[in-house]
Amino acid sequence: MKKKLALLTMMAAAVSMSAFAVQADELTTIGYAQVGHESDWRTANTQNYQDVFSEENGYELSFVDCDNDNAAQLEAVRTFINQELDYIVIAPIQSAGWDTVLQEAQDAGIPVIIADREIEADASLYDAWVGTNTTNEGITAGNWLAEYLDGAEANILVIEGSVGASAALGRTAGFNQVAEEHEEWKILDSQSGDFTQDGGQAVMESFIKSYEGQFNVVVCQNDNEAYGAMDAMDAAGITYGVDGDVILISYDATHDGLQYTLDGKINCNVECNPIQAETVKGVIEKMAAGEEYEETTLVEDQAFVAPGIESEYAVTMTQEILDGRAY
Ligand code: GZL
Ligand code: ZN
Repeated sequence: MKKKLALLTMMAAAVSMSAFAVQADELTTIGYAQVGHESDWRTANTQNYQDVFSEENGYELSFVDCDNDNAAQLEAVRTFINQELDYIVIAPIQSAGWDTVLQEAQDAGIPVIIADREIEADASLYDAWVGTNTTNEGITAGNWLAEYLDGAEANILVIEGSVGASAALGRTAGFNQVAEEHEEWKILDSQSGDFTQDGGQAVMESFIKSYEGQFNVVVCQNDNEAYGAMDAMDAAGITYGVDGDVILISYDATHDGLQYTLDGKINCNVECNPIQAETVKGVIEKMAAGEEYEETTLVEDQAFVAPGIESEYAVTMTQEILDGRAY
């Protein structure tokens, strides 16, 4: 009896090894159409996908940096469809214009996960969404400002993110929703800096020309725009931050953005967490196993304020917090 059992055990091991061998060269193919490389946030998000969807984890990642070009992103998705990849992940540059290509992916039987930002397509046209609620981020920034001003007047300049991007639309809508509750606030101007440092600097320089001496709050819809705005204000001798004339609010809470917050140069930094690939992988693994999966997963955000500021909407920055950050 013993000998037979041993033989059976060896055979079972041989089968499982060959299955593993087959499985190993059958990597799950993922297409990721990424917004671009416009910001530190984007760089962290891209690195996270490359770390998670690695060969040793059983994936072959086709990554396309669409360079903030909407047409290039649609083309990248169509290429993924033609290559018959197993899954397609899209971080949409624009919220609008997705119905046709999503229908093509669906007709090809390829599951699509929308990640990071949102799109204005019917939810039946894609399979899952993993991202952040940027309207809530805007509301958090507004609520913190109201708490910090405590009834004082605000003349506000806003440097928006990329035109048509849900992250910009959401942050603008959320902040404006709070601003409407404060008749002592005035939004003097709001223009797109395209989520880049150059864009932030150019818009801030034009704002200074038009509004110097009239504004006391600058809202930048990501850290890279804030760095540009800081350069422009430095050049004009305008002070900002906890000891300055201008309250500076930023979004993303990337490492350098939080360093500036810790240094008191940025008063409030509202996080938008780019570490999302593990969550996307979890959804894909459930899809692959034919299991129930979450159709929408919200990636949690928080907010940070400079030392010396206490807030019910944000955490006061410390060196420990900065040292403990994943990105
Ligand atoms: C937000 C993300 C935005 C970041 C910017 O979810 O899409 O795009 O806030 C990035 O830094 O460019
Ligand atoms: Zn008020």
